[in-house]
Amino acid sequence: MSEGTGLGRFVVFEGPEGAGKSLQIERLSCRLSERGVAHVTTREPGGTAAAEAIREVILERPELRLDGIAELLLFSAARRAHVEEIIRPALERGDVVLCDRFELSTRVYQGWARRVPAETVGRVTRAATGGLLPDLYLVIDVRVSVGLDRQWQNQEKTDQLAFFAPPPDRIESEARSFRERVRERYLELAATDDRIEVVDGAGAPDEVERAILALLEERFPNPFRGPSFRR
Ligand code: Z5A
Repeated sequence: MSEGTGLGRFVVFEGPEGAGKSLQIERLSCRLSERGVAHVTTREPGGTAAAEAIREVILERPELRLDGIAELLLFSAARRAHVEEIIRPALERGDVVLCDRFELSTRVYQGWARRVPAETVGRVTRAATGGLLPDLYLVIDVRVSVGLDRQWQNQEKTDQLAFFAPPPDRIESEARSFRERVRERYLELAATDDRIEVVDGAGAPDEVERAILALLEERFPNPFRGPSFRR
């Protein structure tokens, strides 16, 4: 990776499960690498050793009883480590940061779907982030059934590689109505906040990628505008 842009753009991909966030982050990262733009790709919960350990507790131990407030505190503890060790230093270097989920997920999953009061979510989140917010949230929107199908297909691929399929994690095993609430909330929040853009994730990966690139080029000509961003 070569020179930073000096702009330190912080772009977060959000959306329901199976929307295509990881795939699109990977593709955007390739585009940035082709142009020699210094960047970091990371995810929440995760990104540091402490945050990955917390991830395991929250997501991979569905037998543990955690209510919405306990989830909020755990996701926030992971976020604190992530912001301090990875995100803020990268932005200070002038790198672009591409992150899979951030505090918008907390507002949607714990605040809305788990019904933790917004004021509590806001206070705990500010303590964890020190007020850091992304320049842009890109919500990849798909119908719940599409997200579920994609997760299924992913699972089938994993089954062919591994003998055991991993069991669904705590949140993946939630009821469909929970997932519907999640999707609706993303769309509601996007309608009231200029930092949140919605991209239709229903099309083929190339189509979704083109929509994302067009949006980024328009919002942030530097470093997202340039010939290698168009096919
Ligand atoms: N959570 C929370 O509650 N509170 C918080 O504060 C935070 C998180 C930060 C993290 O899960 C969970 O934590 C999440 C919210 C909660 N809930 N759940 N479940 P995760 O990190 O394990 O998983 P995820 O974020 O939900 O990601 P995902 O299910 O892996 O989905 P994705 O990254 O959006 O999709 P993908 O992996 O890129 O694509 C899925 C499959 O579809 C894959 O096979 C792709 O090749 C395929 N795909 C992708 N795009 C397309 C298109 N366009 N067409 C066809 N196929 C496609």
